[in-house]
Amino acid sequence: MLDKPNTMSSFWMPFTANRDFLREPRMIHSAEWMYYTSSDGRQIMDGTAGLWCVNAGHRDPLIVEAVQKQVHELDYAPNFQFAHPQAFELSGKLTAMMPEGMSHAFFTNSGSESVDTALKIALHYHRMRGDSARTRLIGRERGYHGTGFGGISVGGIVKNRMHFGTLLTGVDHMRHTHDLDRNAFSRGCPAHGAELADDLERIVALHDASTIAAVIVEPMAGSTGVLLPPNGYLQRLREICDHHGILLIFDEVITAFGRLGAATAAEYFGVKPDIITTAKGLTNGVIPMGAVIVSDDIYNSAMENADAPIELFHGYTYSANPVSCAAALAALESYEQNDLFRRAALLSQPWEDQLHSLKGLPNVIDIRNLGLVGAIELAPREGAPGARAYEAMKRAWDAGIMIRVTGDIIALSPPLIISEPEIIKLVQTLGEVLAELP
Ligand code: PXG
Repeated sequence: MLDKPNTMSSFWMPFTANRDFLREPRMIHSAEWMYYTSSDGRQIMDGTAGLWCVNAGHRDPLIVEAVQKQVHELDYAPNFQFAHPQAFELSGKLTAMMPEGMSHAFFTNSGSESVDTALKIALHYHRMRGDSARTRLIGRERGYHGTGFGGISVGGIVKNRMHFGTLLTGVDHMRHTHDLDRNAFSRGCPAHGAELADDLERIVALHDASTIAAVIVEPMAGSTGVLLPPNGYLQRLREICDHHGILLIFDEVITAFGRLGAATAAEYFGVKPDIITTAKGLTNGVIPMGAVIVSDDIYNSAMENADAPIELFHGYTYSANPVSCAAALAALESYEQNDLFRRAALLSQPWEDQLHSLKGLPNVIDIRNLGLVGAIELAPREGAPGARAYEAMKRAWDAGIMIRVTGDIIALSPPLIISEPEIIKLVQTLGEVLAELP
């Protein structure tokens, strides 16, 4: 079948240069721990944990066996007006990992659904409290919150928005925090830019706080090229939200479950939002699942103020699907047993040192790192933005490493099980690719 690439066009691939891919497919056959095996039998190191989700590495037996066992026992059960014990067990374990006072989880099937759910819960919260003029949702330029209409509306990536009509109304955006002039080659969070949080005050001055329901940000913007929060930025955002009665949503689809060396970015930065969205690492990527964790105030308010027996008219057929729950319970167990969040924290220093050794290679205009996340920003080719990094991705695949690119930024986020020698191998291989890249 691979000999006839035109027969493969029945699969319209997501976020992919489909026509180019069909000419030169990169096919994956199997995976184990840190490595994929390509269809042509090569070992490819996973430098991205799939799409930021395989935190415990591939085919962790704990998760594989839990899924197998569950599917034999209870394959599906509805959670509308019925339930099964795994959903309660998981919500207990999950919320125990969240900041104090955030002890309620609503289950979804993806990050995009988690974002839509969080935005809806925010609107619902104000309405239930009789503050129903608070309907505006504030996102940020260069934010990525998935691909639902809610997510692309509060998101700030022009290509994800421009083709899809008028989106949600009543949405505004703060400025992004990416500032190479002041912060290039920072190690960890950049020193400059906390004052950009004050952009929320500008929006408040324009619309009045009484019309604003919530602000949503990625504590660390992953998808748009690893944009790190300036020191003090998130704290300031929290203060401004508190001052104006605006809910703060952290989209932790990437950062939850150890990516920064803590269970959540909220814990890592010591800033508590009102709502946290998760997905990806919740099941180690094995089965689609997301969760929205809300403050006790939000949950209690819904329970106390509901205007009907059903407190929230929202949910999905597969909310807390038993097999997803089993995968998530096993993934959380694996993270704990192997102390993976602490491992990520301990590895973050050698990771930083290795990444910054690439400074000085041709076209490298910035290197960024936090936890086990890294980014290398390349100068764009004249008149062809994105082309240089795209070529790097293809060459890296040929050289035996999987990297992700967005625009001219290379993003790295290996499984948290990576060893120091593997970090060296990953970065060295990337260095060789960059050294040769026109
Ligand atoms: N929020 C954030 C912060 C994300 O990073 C989503 C929501 C949407 O999740 P779903 O499960 O609906 O895809 C994401 C997803 C990349 C990349 O290359 C990032 C994501 C997805 C695919 C690729 O950086 N993030």
